[in-house]
Amino acid sequence: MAGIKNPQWLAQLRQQATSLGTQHVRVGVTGLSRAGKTTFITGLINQLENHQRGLLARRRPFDRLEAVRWQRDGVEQPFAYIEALQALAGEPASWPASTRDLSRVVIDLRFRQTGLLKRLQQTRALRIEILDYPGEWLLDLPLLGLDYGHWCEQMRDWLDAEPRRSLAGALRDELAAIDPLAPQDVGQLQRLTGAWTEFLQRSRSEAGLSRNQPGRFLLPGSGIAADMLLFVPLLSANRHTRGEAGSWWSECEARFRYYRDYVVKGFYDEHFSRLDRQILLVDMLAPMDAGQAALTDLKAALESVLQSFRHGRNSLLSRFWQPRISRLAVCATKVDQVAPAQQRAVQQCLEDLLTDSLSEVRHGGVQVRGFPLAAVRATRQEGDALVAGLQGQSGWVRYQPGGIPEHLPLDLQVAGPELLDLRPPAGLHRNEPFPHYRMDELIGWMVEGHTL
Ligand SMILES: Nc1nc2c(ncn2[C@@H]2O[C@H](COP(=O)(O)OP(=O)(O)OP(=O)(O)O)[C@@H](O)[C@H]2O)c(=O)[nH]1
Ligand SMILES: [Mg+2]
Repeated sequence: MAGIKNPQWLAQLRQQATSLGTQHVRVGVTGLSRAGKTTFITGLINQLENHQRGLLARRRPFDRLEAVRWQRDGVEQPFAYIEALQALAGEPASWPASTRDLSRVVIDLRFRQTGLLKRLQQTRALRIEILDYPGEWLLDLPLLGLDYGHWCEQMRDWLDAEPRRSLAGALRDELAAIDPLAPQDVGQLQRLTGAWTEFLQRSRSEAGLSRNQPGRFLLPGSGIAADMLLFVPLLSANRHTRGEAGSWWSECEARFRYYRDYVVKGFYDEHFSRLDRQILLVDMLAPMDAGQAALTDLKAALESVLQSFRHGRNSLLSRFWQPRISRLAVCATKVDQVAPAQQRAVQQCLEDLLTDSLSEVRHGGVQVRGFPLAAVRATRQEGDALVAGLQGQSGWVRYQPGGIPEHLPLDLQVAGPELLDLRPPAGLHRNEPFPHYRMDELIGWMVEGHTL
């Protein structure tokens, strides 16, 4: 009878079904610097690890989720989950550190089977794979569609306009004065590269600008020889310039080409190829607070990131979005900084900012959904005010975040919200679900479409 109860063919079939039953979902978390990627990924692992107690428990198929394992062993450059938790759960609590290099997240989920399938296969598995990286690198993707002469022209245009013109100051004149065909001076190139890096830093910190290229000047990451990061835009060069070996042009052009074809392309292939789902995280509130120039730059930056899906060898639509990426989640992040009733308006402003790009993506057959998100909720509502703690201070403040327009005006002139430098809530622990806004909805969306 034992043979009938557990025949060999059934065992074999079970094994096959088990291996067939592991599905993979590669999630592209796309966001500029400080968009909230690392905090989001930390919150995602936390919500999954605590699925039995959080809002996820009430959501299908997570009501059948049996086990969750965040994988560290065997993962190359694993995501620093523990370090991020230590910061968030610390006394006093602080946010995870800004990301300096690429890291990988692998999370295995095991679901209980029900009904007829149960006899063949007791569980089904889903492996979620995500990359984390410094947001600065994303802004290099548009370089894939440019050659060095084009880039020089583009930088000249950008530096002609405020606020970059003032931020660059004398550096702009010096770069414009260089004859691209003259022999290159190594010492001057080193000094100029340093000055360009400082200019990018100031553009980011003083003016809240997003498009700071080359991104690796701000955060090189591992695996790039410093020598290859020595080039600057020659503002008097253009797409027709050609220089002899040893000239400013030929030295800068060769390094630019290496940067584009190995550094940027390598990251592009790793991040964007074989994605199933894409989550675009955008901090909309900080640029609304910083003003029109920051919003204009954010718009251009996000449009170029969405467009750079087209810069691969083949077109975006044939190579990446279809048939694999079938869904794009567009998320305004950190919306806990405003009142719950204002959160949809923040999301609406983001979607207004990206109207053209999003309609193009939708036109390509991709389902787009918006989620106003807070991975870690740092505020609580009391009456019509918010209560939160400030970084570097003890105690609590009560504040009203100011108005958010229902729609973003076309000229991008907004009287932005009042933003404070909030610290994470006290008492976070790895084994309790973090307070959040809509993480459960987003996680549900992420696994939807898989047979679990
Ligand atoms: N209130 C609130 N603030 C958040 C939240 N997520 C992130 N922040 C804030 O945004 C900052 C940046 O978040 P990160 O998660 O480091 O952003 P990132 O996209 O990983 O940034 P880079 O690593 O620099 O590219 C944090 O230091 C916090 O100040 C959130 O859910 N709520
Ligand atoms: Mg990060």
